[in-house]
Amino acid sequence: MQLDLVIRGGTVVTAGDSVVCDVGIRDGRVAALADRLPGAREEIDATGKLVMPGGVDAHCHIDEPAYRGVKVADDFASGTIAAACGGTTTILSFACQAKGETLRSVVEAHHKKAEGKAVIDYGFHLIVTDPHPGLLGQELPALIEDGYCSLKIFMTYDGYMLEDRQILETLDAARRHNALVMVHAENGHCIHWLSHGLTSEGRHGLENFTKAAPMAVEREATHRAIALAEIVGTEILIVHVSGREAVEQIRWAQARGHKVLAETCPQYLFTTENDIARPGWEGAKFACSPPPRDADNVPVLWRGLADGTFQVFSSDHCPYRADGPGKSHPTEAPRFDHIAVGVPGIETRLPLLFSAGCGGGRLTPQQFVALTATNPARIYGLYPRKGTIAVGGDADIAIWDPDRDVEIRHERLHDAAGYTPYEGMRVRGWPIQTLSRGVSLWRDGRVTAERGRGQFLRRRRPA
Ligand code: DUC
Ligand code: ZN
Ligand code: ZN
Repeated sequence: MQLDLVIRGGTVVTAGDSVVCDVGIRDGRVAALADRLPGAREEIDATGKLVMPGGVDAHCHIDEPAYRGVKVADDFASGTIAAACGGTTTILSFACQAKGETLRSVVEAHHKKAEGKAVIDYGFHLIVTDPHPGLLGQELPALIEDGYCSLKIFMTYDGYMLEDRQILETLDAARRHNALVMVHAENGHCIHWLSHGLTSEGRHGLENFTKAAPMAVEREATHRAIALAEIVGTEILIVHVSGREAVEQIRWAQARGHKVLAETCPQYLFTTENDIARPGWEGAKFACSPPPRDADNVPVLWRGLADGTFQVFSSDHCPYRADGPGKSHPTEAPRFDHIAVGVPGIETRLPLLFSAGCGGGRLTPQQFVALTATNPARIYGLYPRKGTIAVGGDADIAIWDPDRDVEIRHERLHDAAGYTPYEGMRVRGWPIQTLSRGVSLWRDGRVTAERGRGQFLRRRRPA
């Protein structure tokens, strides 16, 4: 049978290998990998280029309800277009339960938001804020069965934070039904107490943002989450790990054989606490939670990416508009305890890691693919349909020019945040074409994606 498309002569990089070959695509799937494939209806010359699995961004916030009155800027159109332009072909975003809401109603609302808009395939993690017996006993198992096999819980934030007993019960329900719990590990009581101390002394400036959430707050919660998971006997994934002391806890647990997975994100490699302390509202553009640490922490995270302590590198794209509430105000000065917490990064995630990681000799191209596509696909129940280039899998492919020199400027990006924390940074390597199920979405600087073509992904974790 004739192929629909052949990507010819590129270096195909997977988590295991790097080989020059042709990739044949039929009906949206990879149909053949060979030294030399016969002609197809359409051909792409990838000589001198890298042909990599489209990225799987397992942590991004798209069209979520407002938090502290501020909504993220991206809907499923702008968010997924930006993802595709940065080489990502699958996203997992969050369906977040407000107290009193059923998880099912939240999931249905998120489906409506994505339908007609998403240009790449997507799935939803569940955010559980109210783990009452009915939710854990009936609703959650039914949703896991329906393909939502991961949930996030918070150890901080009013309205989100779970107490230890609730965490134990949630972990146990997840264990029984083979779902993975992602943990936001910061001790909310400590943050409250520290924030209160700072504000009662009139210290409101953004340089206090990190002082209210120091490393010990994250280290303690990371250790506690690990201990609670150990007691329940289940696996957890610690999201958005910011620095050395949390890494030490994770390594400690992994060395003892506990099933602890971990994720870090671009903002912890490419920004520091000094950025949040920039004058005026400028610092708010870099504020995320946990906060980036000092520069000494950055090599520790790189080492963790290279040595397997981290399995996943996600964007934690959380795009509040630079000129909107929480990131700016025409007259008032920013307060560290009132700003919007989160930074955009869905389009720059892969080029930043590729350039500094592979270009900087810190990661092999195989490790890059593993961290950004294959491992998240495996961990979140998408593999082998997503996350690799293999016969039978979806033809989700990013063709990279490894030598393209790009100065990151928000005017070239496609999200709706109106800024990037990485403005002015130079990277070497950028995806020049992105294909989702064999359909080109982004080529030579032009978006050709049809809105609404993205499909919901029912996920199931391997037993
Ligand atoms: N946690 C996230 O995962 N994203 C943004 C803010 C936060 O606290
Ligand atoms: Zn979080
Ligand atoms: Zn997040």
